[in-house]
Amino acid sequence: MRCDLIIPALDEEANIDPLFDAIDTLGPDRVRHVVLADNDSRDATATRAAARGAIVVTETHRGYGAVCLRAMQRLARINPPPEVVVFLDADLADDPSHLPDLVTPIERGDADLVIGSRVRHAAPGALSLVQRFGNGLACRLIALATGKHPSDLGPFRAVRWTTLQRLAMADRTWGWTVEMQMKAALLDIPVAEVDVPYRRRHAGRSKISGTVRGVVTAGSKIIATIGRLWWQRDLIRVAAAAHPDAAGTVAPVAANPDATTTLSPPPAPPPSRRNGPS
Ligand SMILES: Nc1nc2c(ncn2[C@@H]2O[C@H](COP(=O)(O)OP(=O)(O)OP(=O)(O)O)[C@@H](O)[C@H]2O)c(=O)[nH]1
Ligand SMILES: [Mg+2]
Repeated sequence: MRCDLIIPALDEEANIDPLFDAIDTLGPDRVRHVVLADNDSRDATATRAAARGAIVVTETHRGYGAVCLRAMQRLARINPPPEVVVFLDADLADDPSHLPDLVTPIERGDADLVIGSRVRHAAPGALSLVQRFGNGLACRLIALATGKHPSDLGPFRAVRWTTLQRLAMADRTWGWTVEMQMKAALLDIPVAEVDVPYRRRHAGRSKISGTVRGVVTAGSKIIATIGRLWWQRDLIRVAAAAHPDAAGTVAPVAANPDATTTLSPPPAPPPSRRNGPS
């Protein structure tokens, strides 16, 4: 399957060339479009990415989720539509050469969402103690709320395009990754985890885990998002059942049974809503 990449970036000028060098090694049979989702970077992030052939979308409202939504709007205008979208940070902490590992469970029909889990193969110092604690806490809360057992909220992830649309993503900041996983769990969407390596950022300044403000803001947003989505779980299920792709959910098989649970297709939507608008 050919993938479209969404790369949220803020002031990552020094990482763009090595990042695109790594993506280029995947070849055009694997990667169709790269969408660089820029938050009005003050440096040359956008121009460098454009020079490397990326589609650059700019969102002036600051926020990781806000730019991801903007990038999705851009992909939605492309014909033929995307098959699989891969999200990847711009700082080369994740290794793009592992993209095929994320996509394989989707190609096999084993999963619709595949999370690159960093916890087992992170390089020393790449995940701080606070990050590990926060991730672990968030994963335990997801397990309590949904009965599914993720090990990480890693940003490097692949998702079937139709699934992504059905998830009706809305978070505009740091709740983005957890929203995707919580909704997938609540909707019994088949999710797999694949271990991926994780390094310290290649160059540039940290915006989240390297600053106290970033950690507190992102951490509290993540926990609040888990609580809010659990509270809204019935609403989320009704809305997803009304989506035109609800009937197309693949048969669930967990690629990593330790990390994901066996899932069943969503309940049949009420007839009156089945063909309703998304
Ligand atoms: N568009 C956009 N991207 C952002 C924003 N903040 C961070 N990013 C990008 O999101 C990704 C993750 O941010 P990082 O600063 O690497 O956060 P982190 O991985 O917790 O911290 P590091 O330890 O520095 O890697 C990077 O690609 C950033 O450029 C933002 O407000 N808007
Ligand atoms: Mg990073």
